[in-house]
Amino acid sequence: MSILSRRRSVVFFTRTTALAVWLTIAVLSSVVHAAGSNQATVRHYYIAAEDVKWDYAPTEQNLVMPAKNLGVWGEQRIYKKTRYIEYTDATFTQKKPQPEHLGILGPVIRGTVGDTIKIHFRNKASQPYSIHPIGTTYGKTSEGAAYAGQKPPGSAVPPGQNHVYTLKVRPEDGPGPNDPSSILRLYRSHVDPVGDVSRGLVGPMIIMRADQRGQDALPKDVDREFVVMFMVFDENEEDEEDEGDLMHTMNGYIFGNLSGLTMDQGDRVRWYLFAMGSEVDLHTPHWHGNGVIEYGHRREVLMLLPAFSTVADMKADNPGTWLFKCNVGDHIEAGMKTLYTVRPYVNASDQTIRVP
Ligand SMILES: [Cu+2]
Repeated sequence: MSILSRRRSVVFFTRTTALAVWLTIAVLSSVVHAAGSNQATVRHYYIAAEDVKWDYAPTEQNLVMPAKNLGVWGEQRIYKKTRYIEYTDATFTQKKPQPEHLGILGPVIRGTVGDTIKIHFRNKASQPYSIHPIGTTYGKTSEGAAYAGQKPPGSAVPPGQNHVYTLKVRPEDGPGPNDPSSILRLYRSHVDPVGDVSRGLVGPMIIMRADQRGQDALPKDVDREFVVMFMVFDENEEDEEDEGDLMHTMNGYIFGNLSGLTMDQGDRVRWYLFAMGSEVDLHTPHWHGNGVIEYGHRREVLMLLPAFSTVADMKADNPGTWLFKCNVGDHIEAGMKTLYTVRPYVNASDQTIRVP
């Protein structure tokens, strides 16, 4: 046997052995995966679309710069909107409370890789609406969108009707290799793709790695999370161009009226941020007091474009009440800002004690 052929047989042996080892691992991992998939959960959400009256500044005050008041944006604060509202079950009788800071957003839909998410949708509003997921895997009857002559069930749910959307969270839908343990996806109504979101029909979806799910459904490396949408709602009637009707909001609130952004010193806080809207919706979120890391980069200011989302992690080390705003000049003027609070340790020498 020549050296060359011996080498070949060694290579062949190595390849055969490698193949056998690989097959063994593949079989074992499929068993493990099957066991894991048995644990994978079907998560049910009961979400209605409802017409509401929305107040962009319910305190009637500018809480960031009180002396400046609400300016032209306070001339009319309340408008008709339509929102996604979560209920406890299929009877759609009892609303599920949602964190204060979410504001106009629909409920947070959570999925872990391997899960199936079933959204039971009831249209309690006055026009046809849908739920279109941005991210996750879905079939035609769960796309919530009609185009090119295709009008699958669920693409426009008439008032008073129901539809169930089934979403699969495959590994390809979860965080990628350079993502944090969880990522932000969205859902929105897609009957009138522009108008429906302007009415308020948009919500967050948080997708987490399977091995990262910790207590309270949060990722293991996160103590607290917030979702904030930056969007200019144009409340002008047709042919009207009134600056005071351009509501420069964070989660539907202006001039500090977005509240509930409260955390404890030492918390590992995950911020999920996104923008919606049009070409005015170029936003540059910025926090005073505490910095963030976005995909491994230290950032003072982040960048958002319409329908674009990002995730930033903050170690809330610096206690106090701080400004959180969009750094685009005219957006600051128009009220796209609010406050967040880091509650200090009760006893600085014992960092485990938190303010109740
Ligand atoms: Cu902005």
